[in-house]
Amino acid sequence: MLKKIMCGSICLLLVLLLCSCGGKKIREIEKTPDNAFAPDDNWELTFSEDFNGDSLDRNTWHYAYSEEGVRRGGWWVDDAVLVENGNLVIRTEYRENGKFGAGWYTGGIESSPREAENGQPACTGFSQTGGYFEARCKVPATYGNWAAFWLMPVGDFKDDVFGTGEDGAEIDIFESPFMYWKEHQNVISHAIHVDGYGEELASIGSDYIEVENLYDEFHTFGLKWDETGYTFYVDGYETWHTKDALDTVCNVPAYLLLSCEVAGIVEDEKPLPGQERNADGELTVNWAGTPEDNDKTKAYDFLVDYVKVYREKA
Ligand SMILES: [Ca+2]
Ligand SMILES: [Ca+2]
Repeated sequence: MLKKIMCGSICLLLVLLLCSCGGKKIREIEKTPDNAFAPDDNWELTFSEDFNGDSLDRNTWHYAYSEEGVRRGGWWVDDAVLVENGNLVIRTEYRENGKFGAGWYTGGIESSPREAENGQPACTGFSQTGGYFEARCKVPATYGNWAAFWLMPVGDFKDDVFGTGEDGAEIDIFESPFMYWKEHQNVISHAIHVDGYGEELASIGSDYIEVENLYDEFHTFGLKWDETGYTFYVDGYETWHTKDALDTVCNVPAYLLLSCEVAGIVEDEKPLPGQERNADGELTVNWAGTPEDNDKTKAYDFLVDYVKVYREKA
């Protein structure tokens, strides 16, 4: 349940970020040697997932969030997640005869350690405190839908200590909800959130990073996390650096998440795709647009070629 609260929050967080975007700019990536980074011999590979084979490595990953069901404007189901042609595939599509009825279906995976539950096997998972995290992805061009590569602290803000990010941060290495933004579709953002998802929540987000051919080509999205802060990369070039909202870097292990979200809200345990309630309680189009603008006969795939994690040698 905590997970569901947590996940319900990301949308809210994005709204907050977008609403407070007065100072935010659309920025091109500065592709200069001085701005480049790649892990060299000073770094040791601690995790490597190439998504070879034809199924998920269930000792590392489990389907988020352990139980299929409604989520925002769609349904999360395990069979929206595939492994084929050397990629993880998270498929967003309209299913007329879906498991939970007609609607938009998608899903996600995470590497949090997990006991066997709800018919899912036990999972050793993977988590690490600090290091360099990178995924190579092709992002789906969908309205009212977004792909993300992100980290969560093991424990998911349980027993959160407020006023510091040291006890855990949500680190959004990238999110791509901007198809609805007609003038600036080819952008992603990075963000940090700390202190849980209640009134104490503190968030900081990057500018909008313009990524050439975002939806048509594979790109790498990286994070270097050390005592100096968080440094984000796209295609090996630095795009943002920050300590975090409270000037304290997370000092607990974080696990990996790869997911897609369908914009919308849940009412009476049913998804309302691409809708939200305005201040007067009226239903209106969701801030991230609506999946109803997509072609219902097509599948929209978030492809992940690999995830690699490194630790700097002592
Ligand atoms: Ca905290
Ligand atoms: Ca691969």
